[in-house]
Amino acid sequence: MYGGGNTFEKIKAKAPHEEDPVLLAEFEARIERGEKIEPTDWMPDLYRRQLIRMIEQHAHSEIIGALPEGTWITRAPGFKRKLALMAKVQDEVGHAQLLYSAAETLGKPREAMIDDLLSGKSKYSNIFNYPAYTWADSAFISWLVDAGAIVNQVANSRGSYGPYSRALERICIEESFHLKFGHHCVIHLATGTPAQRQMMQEALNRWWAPMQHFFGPPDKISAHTEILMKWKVKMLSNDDTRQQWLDMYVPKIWELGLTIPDENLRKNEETGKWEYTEPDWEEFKRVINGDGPCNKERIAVRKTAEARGRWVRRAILGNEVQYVQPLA
Ligand code: FAQ
Repeated sequence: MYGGGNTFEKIKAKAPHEEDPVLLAEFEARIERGEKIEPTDWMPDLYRRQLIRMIEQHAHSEIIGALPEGTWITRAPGFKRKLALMAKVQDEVGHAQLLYSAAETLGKPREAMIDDLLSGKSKYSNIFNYPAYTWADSAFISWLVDAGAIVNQVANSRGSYGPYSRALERICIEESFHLKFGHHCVIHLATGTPAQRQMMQEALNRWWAPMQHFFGPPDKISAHTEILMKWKVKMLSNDDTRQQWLDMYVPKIWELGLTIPDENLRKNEETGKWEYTEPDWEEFKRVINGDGPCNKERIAVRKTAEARGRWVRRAILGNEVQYVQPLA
């Protein structure tokens, strides 16, 4: 691990401060030229803190994101779908490992990240706090949530921080398979019996608003977009990512004859932008701050997994195991 605990203690202890203007100008010039910033390069404290926040939240989202679909592995219709879903869920957990490693290069130890997830200090994607009641919910996640993740991650794989952008390239390749699997499952349901079609429509109704939240709050109230875009960590704003997803997937949903539960949704041909009903941003705030339908259940599952895996970490690392989380 690069950096290690001491580096993180220093970052935590330091208040944000004025950076050396010469170093800052050189750093920004490198970013402007499209160069990658690597872990041993000089970087402003705020760049480091923002990257840790974002990559860590992303890693947590992958690991928690495995849970709603994970509950469908044993119930997926047919052996082949069980195998495919199991492989997909394993991939998501693998993505978390890649992302935790990328965040560790900035100096925050993995144990501290897991601790912050389990204590509720660190956020993860809103969408995984909703229940997957039916097989159609699982299909929605594999197709449309993965599609949203791909739009975000393909853009950010061209970003400025080397370890993150390289991890994203690899992740996007795997996510493309997930998307194909999800699309296949959705087509099957949408063109199946009336009951299957109804099940798919109900899943779309349930997931539409959380999916609009997934891309983050509107640009005009987004706290971090400006600085992240200036330093090329975020390559698309929240609104632009949402628009790109709507552009790519609304026509495909309509092609299947499904009804999108927003009667105001339409593309304004003059502006080229989609117009839609704003989802309830108060609900979004509640969910990302711990008060969604499944937040408690998701964290409880992770706490149990951490406690049950402790003996493995102890067997491998001996007395170096720093992180001990009691069972809830
Ligand atoms: N959920 O100022 P902004 C996946 C928070 S991976 C929860 O706009 P920013 C794979 C934000 O953290 C999905 N919180 O923030 C998969 C901030 O709070 P803070 C995850 C959210 O960073 C598929 C506050 O609101 N992807 O799905 C969300 O500029 C299927 C203000 O927001 C990533 O993490 C949200 N949706 O933009 C797995 C990609 N949106 O920290 C299994 C990397 C915002 O100040 C199955 N991350 N917040 O307390 C990003 O691109 C960005 O962080 C955004 C948010 C776009 C998510």
